Amino acid sequence: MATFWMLFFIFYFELLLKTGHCTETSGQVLSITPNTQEQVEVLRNVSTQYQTGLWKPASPHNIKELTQVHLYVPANSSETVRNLLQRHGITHEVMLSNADEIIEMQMRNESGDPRSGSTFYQRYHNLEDIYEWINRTAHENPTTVKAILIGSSYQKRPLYALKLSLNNKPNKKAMWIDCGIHAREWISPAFCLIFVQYSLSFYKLNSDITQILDNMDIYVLPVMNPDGYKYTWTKDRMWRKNRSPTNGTSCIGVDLNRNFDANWCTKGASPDPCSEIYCGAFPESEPESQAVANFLRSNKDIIQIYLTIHSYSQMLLIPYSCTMDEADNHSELYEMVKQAAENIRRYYRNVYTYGAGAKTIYLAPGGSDDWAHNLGIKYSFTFELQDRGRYGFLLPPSYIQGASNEALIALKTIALKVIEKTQPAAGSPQDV
Ligand code: DDK
Ligand code: ZN
Repeated sequence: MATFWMLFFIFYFELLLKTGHCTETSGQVLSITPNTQEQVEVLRNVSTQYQTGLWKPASPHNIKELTQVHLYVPANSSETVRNLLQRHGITHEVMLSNADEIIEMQMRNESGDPRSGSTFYQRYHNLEDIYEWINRTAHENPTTVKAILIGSSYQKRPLYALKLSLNNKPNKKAMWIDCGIHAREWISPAFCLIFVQYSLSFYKLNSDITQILDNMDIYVLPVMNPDGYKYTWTKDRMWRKNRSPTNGTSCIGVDLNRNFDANWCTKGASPDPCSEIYCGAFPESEPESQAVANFLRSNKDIIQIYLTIHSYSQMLLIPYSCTMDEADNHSELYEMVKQAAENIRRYYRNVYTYGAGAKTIYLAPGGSDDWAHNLGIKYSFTFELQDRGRYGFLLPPSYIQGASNEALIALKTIALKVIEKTQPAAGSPQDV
């Protein structure tokens, strides 16, 4: 018995050492709120000059007084950063103390522990598995699903969109959904997979999805930025941009959500290739954004709804993000996201904020939603899924289903509203 206790204490002492505050053994995510302009400057410096990863906002320029900053600090910079914050009287909270452990866990569960009980859709999947899933889904549903090659990435990976067409009604309109513009937002591709699976399984069982699919085809691009996504699984979990190089610098990647032709590269984007919000050399300079833009241009007469899925912060956004101006149909769009947020709150007791991008988060020119809106796809939306910062980009797999359910009900609310407005004959029961 004595040996047992001795072993216990040795073990416990080691544990204490590992979790002790002197030397961090894991990267952490800190929540920091600057109170003064000076503190804002210090934070901007910390996030650019030290080995840290800025989670929120996307770029140091958007750091402002009295607004939370979420910063990933790797173990080896922990002491330096803490000292710096302390010297400037900046207080912080530890949001996630074991970030590295979570990263490791989320990558490990890939092929699935058969004893873990969670199914395919409750896990994150690497790029190869997603390609395999796309193939399998198209093959197993030959009459209702088609894989359409819309282009390829900088590293020549194919960009497949799945076309869901559940009945043969002629002249159907369509909705477009893309996921995974930003590499580290893993919940986004996970949602696209769940959405396709849900549509195929619940057509004719759930009245909302049945009504939607009876009246429109749905195009789903599960991973718009495959090169970046691959990179988050192999090299850097926090990568955001694509992986295309720029001449004259070793900095890699363009922010695909700043690369579209909507007030391109104005305030809220950066011409610096090293920035997380680098706009690229010119609008649609990137093969990924060009592929999506080309597809939408060729199909703009049938596509009524554009939806792009991001994370995190729980927001339902409408144009514009590229200017403070309101969209021509602002009140119509606003009413839709308001209802969608209300439904999320009613069914899942979770809070989503909503409104025009520029006013709700920050100016973000060159985005796909604003561009699609200007192209004539008037019902254009960006969803920012869970969470609000607790896990941020490292949302655990056990949250995938819940986060997707929320996005699904918002999507249904909007799609049904659009059908009711634009295809009244097919609409609600009272019209029949
Ligand atoms: O691209 C961003 O910074 C966020 C998603 Se992470 C969205 C900004 C608003 C929508 C811009 N089209
Ligand atoms: Zn994003």
